[in-house]
Amino acid sequence: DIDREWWKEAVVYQIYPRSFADSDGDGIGDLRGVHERVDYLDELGVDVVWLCPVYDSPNADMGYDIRDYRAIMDEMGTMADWERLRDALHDRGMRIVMDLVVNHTSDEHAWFRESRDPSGGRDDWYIWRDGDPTEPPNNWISLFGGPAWTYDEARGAWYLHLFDEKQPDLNWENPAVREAVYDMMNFWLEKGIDGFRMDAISCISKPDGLPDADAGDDWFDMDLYFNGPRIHEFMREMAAETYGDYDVLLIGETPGADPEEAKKYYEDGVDVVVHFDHMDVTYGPGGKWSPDYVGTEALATTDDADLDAMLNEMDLADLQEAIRYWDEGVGDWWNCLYMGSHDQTRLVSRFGDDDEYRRESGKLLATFLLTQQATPFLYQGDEIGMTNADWDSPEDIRDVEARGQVDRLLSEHGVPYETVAPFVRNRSRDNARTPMQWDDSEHAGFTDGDPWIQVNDDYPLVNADRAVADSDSVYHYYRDLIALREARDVLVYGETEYVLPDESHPDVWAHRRTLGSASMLVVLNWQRERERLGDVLDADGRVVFGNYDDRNASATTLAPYEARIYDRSR
Ligand code: TEU
Repeated sequence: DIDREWWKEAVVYQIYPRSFADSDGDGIGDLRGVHERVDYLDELGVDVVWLCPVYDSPNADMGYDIRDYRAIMDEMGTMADWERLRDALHDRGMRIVMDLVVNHTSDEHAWFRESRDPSGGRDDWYIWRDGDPTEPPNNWISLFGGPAWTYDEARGAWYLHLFDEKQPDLNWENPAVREAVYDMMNFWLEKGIDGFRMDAISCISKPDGLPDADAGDDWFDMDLYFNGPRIHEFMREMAAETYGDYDVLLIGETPGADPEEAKKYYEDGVDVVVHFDHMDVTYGPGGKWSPDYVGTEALATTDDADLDAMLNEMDLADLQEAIRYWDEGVGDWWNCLYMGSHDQTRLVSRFGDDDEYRRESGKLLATFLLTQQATPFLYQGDEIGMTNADWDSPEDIRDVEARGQVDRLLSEHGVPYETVAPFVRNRSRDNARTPMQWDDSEHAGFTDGDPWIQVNDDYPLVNADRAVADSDSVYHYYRDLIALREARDVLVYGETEYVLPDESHPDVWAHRRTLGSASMLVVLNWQRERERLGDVLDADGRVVFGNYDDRNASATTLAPYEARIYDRSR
C-alpha cells in the first residue's frame, strides 16, 4: 500500500527565466524564450517546471523584489505570453509552479509607497519603528550583509528588511496584508497554476517585540528570524483561504527549520520543505561567507585550483548525515532534494570535478539526486554539466548578496579584490545565473544581444546542442535515469538503507532502496581516485545503470567518480 502522489513521482526542473533563453535580443531571458524550449524539457522527461519570479520588478534581487504581483515584468513579456507557456506545458503533460514571494515586496510596490506616508491608509503594512535615525531599533543584520533596518526620511521611521533594503518585510500581523496576499494567490490559482514555491516562507512571522539577537564578535544567531510564534497559524489560514481545495504542489522554502518543525509545515498543508543542511557541508565552520581565509597567507600563495578545492571541501559522511537526518526525521512525510539552485553554485564545481572528470562527476551527481527518497529538483544547465564561471572583475558581479558580502570583506580586511575573487568563484549565486548554454554560437545561443550577465567561457564545449548530439553526455544520462526512476517504484517509494561511507571507504557513498521484493543498490565513488571495494558491497545483483562502460561492471574496483546502480530485485 504505497501512499502515491503525483508530486512524489515527479521530477522538478527549476528555470531562472532571466538566464534561460532570450527571444527578443534585449539580453534578458523571457517567457517566449522558455516557450521555444518546451520540447527540450519534454524530451528530457521532467514533469514540473518551477519558474522563478517573472513578476514586475525593479530587479534589485532579480525578481525577488516584486513591484506588482499580477503583472509580468516588461523584459520577460506579457501575461498572454505567460498563458501560452502555461498551455504549452500543460499540452505536453507538464505542470507549472510559480514562485510566491510574500515575506517582502519591492520598496517600489504601491503598498510600500503608500505605507511611507503615515496617513496613506497602509501605515501598518510593513514593519516600521520610530526612533533615533542613527540608532536602529535592534541589532538585526540582513541575510545579504549590513543592517536589517533602513531609515526612511519620508516617513521619519525605520523599516525592517531581512534581505536587501529594497525588499521591505510585510507586516503579517496585519489581517489586511494577509487578505491581500491570499487574493493575489487566488488570482494565480484561478489561472491554472500547479503550485507555489514559497520563498523564505519561514520568515513571515516575527518574534514579539523584535528583541536583539544573540551575537558575538564574529558570529550572529539568526534563529529569531525563522519559524516565528504565529507561523503555523498563518500557514493554516493561507491553506484555508487559498490552495486548500486545489491539487497543487506546495514547496516551502524554510530556512531555519529542522525535521520537527518541517512536520508542522506539512500538517499546515505544505507538501515538501526546502532545507539547507546538505548545502552547509561545504562551507566549513565559519559559514558561506566566512572571513576565515580572507587575508591569510594561504590565500595569497595557494593556486586557484587548490583554493577552489579548499573552499568546497566536504566530508562525505557529513553529507550523508544531513541526508539521513531529513530522511529519517520526517518519518512518513516527504522530502525534496536539490544539489543546485539559483542560490547555489554549480553542483559539478562544488561537489564534483569540473575539470578532468566533469562528465563522470556530473553523472555521479545525477545518480545521487535521482535515487533518493525525495522529489528531485534539477536546476537549469545542470543536466548538461554546466560549471562555475570566473569572476575576474567586481564589475561582473550581479548578485546582490555577493556584492554585499564582497564589500563587507574588502572593507573589513582592506585587501584587493583578487584576494576575495576565490570566494566569488565558489560562493556567488551568479555562478548559477550565467546564461544557459544552448550551442557554440556567440553568447552560447542565449541571446542575439548583449547578455545581462557574462556567459561562461566553457560554452563551446559545454552546451545543449552538443550534449543532445552525444549519446554519452551528461544530458543523456539524466534523461535515461529520469526514465528509469519513472519506471521503477522502488526508486521513488522504496525504503532507504545507508551502506557507505565507512572508515575503510570514506569516499564511497552507497545506499540501498527496497520496496517489497524490489531492491536496488546505488554505489558512488565520490573521488578522483580508484577504489577497491572487494566484497564489501556483496553486490550480487546486475548493474543496470552506470557512468562507465558496463564491461567494467563486475570488477571489484571502482573508477574515478564511477556510479553504479545494481538491481537485486527477486
Ligand atoms: O532565499 C531565501 C534564503 O534563505 C536566502 O538567504 C538563501 O539562503 C541565500 O540566497 C543563500 O545564499 C530566497 C530566494 O531563493 C533568494 O533568491 C532570494 O534572494 C531571497 O529568498 C529573498 O527573496
